[in-house]
Amino acid sequence: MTDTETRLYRTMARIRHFELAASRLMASGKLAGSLHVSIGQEAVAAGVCDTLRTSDYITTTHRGHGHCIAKGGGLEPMMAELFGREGGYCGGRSGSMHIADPRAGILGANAIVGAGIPIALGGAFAAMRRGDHGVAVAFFGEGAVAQGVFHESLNLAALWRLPVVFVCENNLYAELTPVGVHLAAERVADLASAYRIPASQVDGNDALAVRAEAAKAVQRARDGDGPTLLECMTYRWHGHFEGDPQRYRDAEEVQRWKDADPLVKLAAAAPDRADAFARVEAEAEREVAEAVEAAQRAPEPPPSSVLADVYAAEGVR
Ligand SMILES: Cc1ncc(C[n+]2csc(CCOP(=O)(O)OP(=O)(O)O)c2C)c(N)n1
Ligand SMILES: [Mg+2]
Repeated sequence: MTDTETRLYRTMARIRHFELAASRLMASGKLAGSLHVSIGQEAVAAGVCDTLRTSDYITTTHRGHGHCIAKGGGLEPMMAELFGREGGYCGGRSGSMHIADPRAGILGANAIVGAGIPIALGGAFAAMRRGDHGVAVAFFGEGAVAQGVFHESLNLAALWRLPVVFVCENNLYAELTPVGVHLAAERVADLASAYRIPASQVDGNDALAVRAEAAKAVQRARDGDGPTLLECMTYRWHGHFEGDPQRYRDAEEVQRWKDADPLVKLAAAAPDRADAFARVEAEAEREVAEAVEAAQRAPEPPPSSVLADVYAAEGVR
């Protein structure tokens, strides 16, 4: 069993290299659809998921590769899905934004802003009914906080003391809109008190700090003490989507956040682990390269499969 720091660094390196590869592939025209990467935000996924069991649940968003990787999603089926290949998590029919793996507790990425939050409540409710001390985590951006479903979910989770942790990745923008324009509250964490839910705000680029706060929240949930909200302050280095011209922010702001790179931050906090970090980073890069190769070799889904898994297909046949 590796130490916490090396585990966190490994997870962040796997996310970073997966998304760097995906970004390059998208730029070179090898991937279809749209792609939202979380480069710069890796510490949130790594820190939170390090406190979870395989049987715990997560739900995520359109920017969900990191959460899926941190929760135990496979690089190969994820990459194959991005390529639209048969071996992908959804048989190549969904692309980046609907990756799910129930065996790893990944109840799904979700292209609808806020829509993953109530699904996590369902996971938490199921765990509560089973009595197995399972926990569900809902990852969402600060853009989801203005959606009614966020408030409905906090209300119900508090009333039913559901074992759920709400993790808001506040990366200061929703699409092209800065948070000060789309959210009346100054801190997302402040909204939780209206529902009598404990909350805290944490440096979302500090994997150890995220892990420490998440560990407390997850333990509360496991102990039957109900939900917690965690607001993680972070930043995406890339545009909202790959290809975004980013006219809404300036280069200095992006650079300031690049200087707060979560991987560099963890490396600085654990200088004695430098060799281990270099080893796991090289391994991550290799694993991603292998996943890309495997995905490219994988077959395309046959045209005859086009109606598979389509619920309303009867009348079409
Ligand atoms: C219900 C809904 N409204 C609008 C959109 C279009 N949309 C896609 S991503 C996004 C912004 C999301 O911002 P945030 O939740 O902060 O996540 P981030 O992209 O910053 O990770 C919007 C408005 C959508 N997908 N779903
Ligand atoms: Mg955002």
